[in-house]
Amino acid sequence: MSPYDAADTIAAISTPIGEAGIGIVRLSGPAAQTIARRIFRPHPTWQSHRLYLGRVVDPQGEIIDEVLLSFMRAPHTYTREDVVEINCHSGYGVLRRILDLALAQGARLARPGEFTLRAFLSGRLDLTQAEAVLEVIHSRTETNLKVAAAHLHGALGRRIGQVRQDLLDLLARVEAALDFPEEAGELPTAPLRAGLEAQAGALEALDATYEAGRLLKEGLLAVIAGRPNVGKSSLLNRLLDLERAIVTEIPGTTRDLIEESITLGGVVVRFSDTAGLRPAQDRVEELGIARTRERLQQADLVLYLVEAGSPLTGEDDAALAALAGRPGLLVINKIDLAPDLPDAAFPQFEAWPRLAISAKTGQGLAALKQAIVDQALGGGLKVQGEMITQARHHRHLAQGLDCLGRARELLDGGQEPPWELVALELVAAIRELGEITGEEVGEAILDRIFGQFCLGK
Ligand SMILES: Nc1nc2c(ncn2[C@@H]2O[C@H](COP(=O)(O)OP(=O)(O)OP(=O)(O)O)[C@@H](O)[C@H]2O)c(=O)[nH]1
Ligand SMILES: [Mg+2]
Repeated sequence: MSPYDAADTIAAISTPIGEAGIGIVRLSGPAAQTIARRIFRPHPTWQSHRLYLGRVVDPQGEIIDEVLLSFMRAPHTYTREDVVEINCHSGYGVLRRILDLALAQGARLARPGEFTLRAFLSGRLDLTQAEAVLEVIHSRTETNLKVAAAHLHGALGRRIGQVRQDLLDLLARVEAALDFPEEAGELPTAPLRAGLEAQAGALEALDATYEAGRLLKEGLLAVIAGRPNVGKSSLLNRLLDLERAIVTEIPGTTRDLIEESITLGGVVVRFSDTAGLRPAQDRVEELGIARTRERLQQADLVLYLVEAGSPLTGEDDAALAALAGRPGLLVINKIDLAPDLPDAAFPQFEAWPRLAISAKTGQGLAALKQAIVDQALGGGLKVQGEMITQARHHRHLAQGLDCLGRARELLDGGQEPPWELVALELVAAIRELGEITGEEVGEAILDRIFGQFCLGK
């Protein structure tokens, strides 16, 4: 039996497990109505897309819960199959009993993401939309949700589908010339070349949104580093508006990574407060500093803290040399004590914007937050409906672009281009785009994508 056998009727608890006002058990498949009728009283004639008040009862007639049941007849449902949703009280005992009754009456427990998988397999959603379901669920900011919602609406799938269709048209012309050289006549290279360029341009423009899209989806890791006692933990606390990390006047207070997230400019920023950089004085500190260095390697943005009034040391120089070429901000803290650093002290930091703050008084914090957003997103986040947020999409776009690049090289090569090879590159590019939208995608990939979903979605 294929794992995607739609003859099964599947059931799952679709709401989080916990005590709450309402929980939902969902059924989808050909027997959804039959199964629901066996466990629900009374028995009206069910009309599609109506809600029914009644009780779930077990085979002995014992009442399990008073519920609202909705029945939605195929094909106008999430899965395009018959769907029943039972809204009951949300306690694990109740939800579990109702699910067990449905299973006992012939439903099979749904795998994670199987409802959405069915929506995809039935053609109701393309793969970008199915992936967007997860994006919507995981959205933590308004901006993130905006893009995810546009993807769920099909904006990205349509854009990629359009390019794919145009490439299919180009391919048809090449193949006609290959198959029927007499009728098709000589293939004009120039318009083909122009067509390829236009499609490659469209894909490049899409792929260029990935950097911002990835940050939007995954958030940004900003690592606060610097020598001991410069005020790293104070800055973290100030940013969070919470006494999260221990602050003392003793250098070497923070030994481990302390991480918390906030939203800045529509992006979730994860701040990592770290152990101060200096020659370690004991084993614990040594391990802490090793973690600092490791986290610095992963940072999307470094906030390097120094103290106003005191010049940079060899420790700072070494740390900053190791971070050369990385995105970062030089943050001069404690300006309530001294005006700034002596300018001569940091000729090597020109690449990084320099900001003066006081973690103690809050001075300069708004500008710092703005600088973090600007620096990370290159002047702010340009949000659009067709934005690449998934590594998977980025990978297939890049591979598709490689194929189109090779096809263009073949066209430029000599007198008569090797048309068979051009066609092969086109086919490969079309396949890459089909992997994104799901027209050409293997079971293993589907398993991986839908395996990330929660049960009941
Ligand atoms: N006046 C003043 N004092 C500050 C400021 N920021 C931090 N301090 C003080 O500096 C000392 C060290 O602050 P921390 O935040 O613990 O410094 P840290 O960089 O986390 O230090 P380690 O964890 O040891 O690496 C504390 O006494 C703070 O109160 C500031 O902006 N102005
Ligand atoms: Mg600290």
